[in-house]
Amino acid sequence: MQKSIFLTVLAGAALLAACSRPVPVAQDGTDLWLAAGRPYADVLASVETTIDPALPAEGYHIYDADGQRHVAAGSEAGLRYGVYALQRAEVLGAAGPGIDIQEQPYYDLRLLNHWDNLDDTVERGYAGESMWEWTSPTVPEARIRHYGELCASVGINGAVLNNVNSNPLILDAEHIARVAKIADILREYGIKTYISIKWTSPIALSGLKSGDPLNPKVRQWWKDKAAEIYRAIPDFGGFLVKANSEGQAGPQDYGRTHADGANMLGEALAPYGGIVMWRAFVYSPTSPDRANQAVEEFLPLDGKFADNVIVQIKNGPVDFQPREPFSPLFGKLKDTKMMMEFQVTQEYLGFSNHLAYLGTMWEECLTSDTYRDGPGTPVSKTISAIAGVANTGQDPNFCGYVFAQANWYAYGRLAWNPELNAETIADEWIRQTFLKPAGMTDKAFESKFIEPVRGILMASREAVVNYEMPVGLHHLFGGTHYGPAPWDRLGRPDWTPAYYHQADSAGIGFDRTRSGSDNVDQYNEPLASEYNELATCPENLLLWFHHVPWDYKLASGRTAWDEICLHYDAGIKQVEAFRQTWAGLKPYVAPALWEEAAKKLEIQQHDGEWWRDANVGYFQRINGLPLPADVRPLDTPIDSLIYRQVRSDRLGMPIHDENNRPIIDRPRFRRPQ
Ligand code: GCV
Repeated sequence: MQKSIFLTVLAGAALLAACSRPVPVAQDGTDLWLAAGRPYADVLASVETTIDPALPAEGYHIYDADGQRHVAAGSEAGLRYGVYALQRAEVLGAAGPGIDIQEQPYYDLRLLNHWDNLDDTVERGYAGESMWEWTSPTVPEARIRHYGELCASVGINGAVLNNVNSNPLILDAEHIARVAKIADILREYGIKTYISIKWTSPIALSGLKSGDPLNPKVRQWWKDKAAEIYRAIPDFGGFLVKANSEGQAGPQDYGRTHADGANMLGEALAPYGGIVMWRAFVYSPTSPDRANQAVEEFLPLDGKFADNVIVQIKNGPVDFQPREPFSPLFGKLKDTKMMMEFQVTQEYLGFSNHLAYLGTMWEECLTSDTYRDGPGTPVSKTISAIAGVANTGQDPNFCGYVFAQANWYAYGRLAWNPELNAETIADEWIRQTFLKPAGMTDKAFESKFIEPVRGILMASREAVVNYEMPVGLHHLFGGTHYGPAPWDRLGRPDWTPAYYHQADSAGIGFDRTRSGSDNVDQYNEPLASEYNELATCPENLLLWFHHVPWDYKLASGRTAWDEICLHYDAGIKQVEAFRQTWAGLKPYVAPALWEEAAKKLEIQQHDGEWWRDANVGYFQRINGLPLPADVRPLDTPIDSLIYRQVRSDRLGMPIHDENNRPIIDRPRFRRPQ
């Protein structure tokens, strides 16, 4: 009798435990951050909407009055933003009675740049082929609508559909008609359509002999082309242009300036209200420091660009590295409209394999003081528009995997309001993306899931900096920009890691001080002197600005060599910790989502070890120094890594073995004599 009572109590307790165990809600990551919360249509149906011309065009006001919830806005687009903002506020628990949220975007132009090619490949795309499906007879309407919703929900209002390394065929009749079809869909979500053009289009498409921007025939060609585009797309946004950069032709080939080229296109688009986004990612092989080249080219042109031309500048002076100082152009151009170019796709931060939340990186850039108009002139205030190189593709989840989506979201939120902080954005994204398991209290979800995931996101970019290129090292990449190649010194110097790290038996780092390339003087005071002096240069940019002896002592009292080794090791430890944390979160996440992220984190750890072994091992060969005592020994000897790279598939995605280790093979370069 007693035994049966005992068994009943035991069974009851087991049942209770099972019932109170959280049950993950099935989700596959394809809803992205619209997963939690009511559908847009429900939110819209639950509010009174008004267009109020007194409000800013894209602004909105959410408020309660007369027992009713209202969304008022300056336009249809503003209403859409308001409804999405209300949906977000509901998920964040900020939509209680008395709600009063009034917002308007900081920048008028908030674009995504798609580096999609007309053959459906995507340059630096890590989420499948082009989401526009250029080669298919039909446009993928359902996907484009989903994209439109996602963009609108964070306020993105423009899309450049094709790669800046443009194919002239984007301007033929067939492609203009196709772009028009896409534009018809995107318009419904408040998104304007733009395209990237190739400078030599008049030559390629119409057999003109020249691309000279001052040649009347060339000018007329572009005017006619603009007229043709606007007949098909009356609200077409304009052109994005990569000219005289990385082998692309441009006005300089005809002895003209960037301003001559941009203004010629500006004149063609002006009658229709179109704009030209002219990229400042230009560098000539003759200038001794690539980081100097954009200022050298563009500063003399300040004030010479037409009103509808905006210069689009990458966040850093080199190329989307895991850490760069802000581009000095932001502090130098005073009479030229400037636009930020961030890279959402993780070209240099582990593709869609590594967890690297970029909100922190962009916040660091946007809040950097340029001192252009005196103290308190952050980068965010020097620009009037913003673009992000998209990380989207045909993958059902658009971005490769769930954590890569956080960067699209963060980009959109910062484009709307560059004064938001990265942690707030990370927090919003987690709450909107991951569904709270059944049977879990809000409080438990908060402490057991949201906080640890936020912790991972916030530490993630610095972890990548640590295991890829700490203490200001940069561009140590090989091949597809996925793995390390510090040994690489063949070919054009400023495309090789050896040019950037300058390691020799005496020391390491690029001397950009007044006794070196004088890049520091492209910054305004007091930054110029701060960067110039070893004592005041921020240590996380030390080797960006200085060449230091291996035994140079940092603030910690350790030598540069020891600090480099410690950072590499710390990066691996950080990823190990992310893996451990994620392992503990398994009970709260839909199995497929959890598994995918767990696998990516394992890849990330193994890749990080490869980065550390390759870089530390290589530098050790140069300086002959031992590893500091508190750093773990390297796993793989440098002899098995040097001159090798990861095997990649047809689309450039790295291949890993069944244990999620990168397959490193085939010597790529002959060993220099
Ligand atoms: C679109 C880097 C990338 C290129 C890219 C270029 C650019 O060099 O590796 O893929 O080309 O930047 O931004 O134009």
